[in-house]
Amino acid sequence: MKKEKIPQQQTITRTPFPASKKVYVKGQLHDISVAMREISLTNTKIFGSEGQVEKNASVTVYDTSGPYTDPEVEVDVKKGLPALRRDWILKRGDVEQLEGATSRYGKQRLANSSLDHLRFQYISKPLRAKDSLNVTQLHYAKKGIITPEMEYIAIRENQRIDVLNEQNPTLAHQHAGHSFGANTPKSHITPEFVRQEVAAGRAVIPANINHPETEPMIIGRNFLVKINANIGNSAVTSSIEEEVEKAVWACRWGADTIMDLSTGKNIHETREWVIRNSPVPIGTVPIYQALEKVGGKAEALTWEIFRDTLIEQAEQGVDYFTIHAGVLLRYVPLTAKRLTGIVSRGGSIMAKWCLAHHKENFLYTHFEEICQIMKAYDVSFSLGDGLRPGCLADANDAAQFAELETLGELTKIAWKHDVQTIIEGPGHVPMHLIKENMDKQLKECHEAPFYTLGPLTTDIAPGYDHITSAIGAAMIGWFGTAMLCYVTPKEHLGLPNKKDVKDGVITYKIAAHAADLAKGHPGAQYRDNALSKARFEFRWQDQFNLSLDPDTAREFHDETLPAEGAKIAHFCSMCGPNFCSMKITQEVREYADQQGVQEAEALRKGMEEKSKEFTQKGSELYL
Ligand code: IRN
Ligand code: FE2
Repeated sequence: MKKEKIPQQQTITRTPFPASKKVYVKGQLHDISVAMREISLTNTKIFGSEGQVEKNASVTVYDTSGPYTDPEVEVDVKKGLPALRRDWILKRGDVEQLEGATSRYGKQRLANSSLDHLRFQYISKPLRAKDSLNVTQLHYAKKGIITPEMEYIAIRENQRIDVLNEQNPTLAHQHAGHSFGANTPKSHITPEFVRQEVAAGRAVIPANINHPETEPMIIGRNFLVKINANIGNSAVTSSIEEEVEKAVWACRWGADTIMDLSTGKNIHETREWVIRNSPVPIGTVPIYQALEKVGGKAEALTWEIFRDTLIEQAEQGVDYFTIHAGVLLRYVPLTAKRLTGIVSRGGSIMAKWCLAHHKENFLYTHFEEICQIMKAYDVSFSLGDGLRPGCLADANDAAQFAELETLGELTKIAWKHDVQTIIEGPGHVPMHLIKENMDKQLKECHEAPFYTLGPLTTDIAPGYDHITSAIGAAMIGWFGTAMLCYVTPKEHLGLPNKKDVKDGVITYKIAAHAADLAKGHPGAQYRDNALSKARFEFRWQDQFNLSLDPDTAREFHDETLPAEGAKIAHFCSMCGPNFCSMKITQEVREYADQQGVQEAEALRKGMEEKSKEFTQKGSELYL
């Protein structure tokens, strides 16, 4: 038995965010504690007063970083994260622990149990639904059951907006009149609303019963837009340790889910480490591992090998599977005249198999059996877009849309089995063709959540494809895409390193949040308002601490004004002390106070004086 490498504790980033602490909000229906991050702010000095201050309420934000940023929680990567959901799962009474060959999938279990020595101690025996029972969140939702997962999500999505509104009504969300979906909640999200959205198939909760470490989250267009970060070693680079740290790192900066796209050696061990240490759902593309098992020869793949791989990964705790079941034999010729052909890895594997055997895609022909497996563990489908366009010239073509129709057909079958389903989308699409993608997806796939890769809006900027794609991601997120798959600056060029992962995640956080704002998600603008107030009042530390990436904001500021005093200065090096518009506006207000004049009048007078000052100082500044 070979020894696998054990990740070293010190490689995992655990520093809490500045001025932040982890807070836990209690549930009302269930005994749950929902983790959030509370950012505390400094006071505002009231101008002209004798040291009087206005207190600024702390800001609570959605937190994907898991227990890593809570110094009170002991984390040992060798043991994995605390199994938050384990009791909830067991309490439902519909699962059993698997023992060797006794299970329904006897033979496969026997094969897979040879991997049990690679499992972590406390869940060394995987769970599965008891015979003929269905353990999916969709199944419970349809039965009218509000699970602890659903309540957790309701509390989490609100970011305690009710409490925040009470504390500072002027900063409450402003979204009256906006609407972004069929049943968009206007004030706050309730557990019952979560249940309804899941029951309708408009949202999914990826939550494999063998991944109890995950903090429940939801993917659906009537909730916050989510982002996924891909990690994974390839045959050429990176180690298990690096992959675990990359996952933790991606969650730290805001990844809502992680896809482990490992190929090459040690796929099973890498995934085990990643899952046991991941507070967010994990997705995979099982066909990649199946391909490794047949020595990389697509034509050697069989349904049986694929099925065993699915069970192996479901037992490990993968929360969602990308399955390219819509790549049909008759669609392959539709890609012949494309500029860049088939760019999806999974898509090209299946196309090759179909052509080699001149047979229909086995993922399509065995789809109901796949559903049977997925519902026994609550693995969600992410129906793969194997025929997505890989360049602008191929966007919205016959092959892409033919596959989308098939994904719609498969969604209905998955729902018949109460298996949760999301639909993957493009790719490379110019801005003017993006809307059509969203509209078509909603119609063809019966409002199942859309999960898109970008889309990249131009092909001419390798090295900057996090940006070319975030433009498309923001747009499609606004139109209704529920989850955005990040693209890093290394896209098309190489495997992302830690910096690329962070850059990709932050870039996608921006796209997702911009979409939340445009859609009017309750509470989305709260953080923007708090940051703007800090900026206007020259509370620099608060401005840094409220930002998506406090480290970079602080570092950029300090590059030119490193002195501590500059953190309270009423200017920065961008405009200098005399040209800061915010400072001038504040002075205008003070001036109005002193002179007892109306603000418009003060502005006129103030500007006159400023203009004099400007003329005098201008020449000095430009020397
Ligand atoms: C997301 C939307 N469309 C594709 N994706 C992601 O691309 C998917 O979730 C997975 O991470 C990766 C699969 O790539 P291939 O196998 O389709 O190239
Ligand atoms: Fe691409």
